[in-house]
Amino acid sequence: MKIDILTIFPEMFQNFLTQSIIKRAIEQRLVEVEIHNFRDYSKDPHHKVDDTPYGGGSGMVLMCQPIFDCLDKIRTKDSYVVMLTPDGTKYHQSIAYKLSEKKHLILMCGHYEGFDERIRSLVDLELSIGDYVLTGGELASMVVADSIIRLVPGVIKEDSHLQESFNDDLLDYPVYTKPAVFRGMKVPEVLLNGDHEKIAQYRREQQIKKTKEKRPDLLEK
Ligand code: 6GU
Repeated sequence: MKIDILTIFPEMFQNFLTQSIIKRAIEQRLVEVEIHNFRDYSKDPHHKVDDTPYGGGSGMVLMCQPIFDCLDKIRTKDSYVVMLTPDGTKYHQSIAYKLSEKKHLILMCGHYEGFDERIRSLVDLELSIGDYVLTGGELASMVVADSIIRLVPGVIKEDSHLQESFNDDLLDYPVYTKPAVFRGMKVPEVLLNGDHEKIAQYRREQQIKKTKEKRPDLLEK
């Protein structure tokens, strides 16, 4: 998989791409990530990427030219273009699975008052990561890229996906590691005696209990 990210703040991605699982996925060539500063595509003498809104109002609007020219350069017939914007579809694990099957993703990060409306004509999917406002799409694009990259075959152990929060609209069961007693707090007995059927049943019950307590909205679906 190839992921291209369009941003005017490329430095924000340096740590994200050079740590932990994402770093390893890139080193193993399971995914290729390229950051494009679309300011480099601006034909304005001062490399301007934004201007004031027609009709008046506050803030600046990202203009068409740099983004259209950048897309003209990097887009292929396999590209799937995602715009990160607070008014997009709310992101979910089910979308992460769908996007993880694409050959080529282009993630577009916005800023200021938003994108010139005509930029949306380039886009296959508009995504928001939740109902709150960020200063820009960069953190959102990292959230989306991270959740997709870990689903690419080979990036993490395949069976780790099977028991994961949100796969079946249930939260994960609680887990414990050594020691069996810590400051008087005991690991549930059922996990210690190796009866795998009992353990599976216990974990399922815990998933339902935890989801009822913390995320009743998931059970209603
Ligand atoms: Cl994708 N962008 C911005 N600026 N704010 C957000 C968002 C995206 N998703 C939630 N809040």
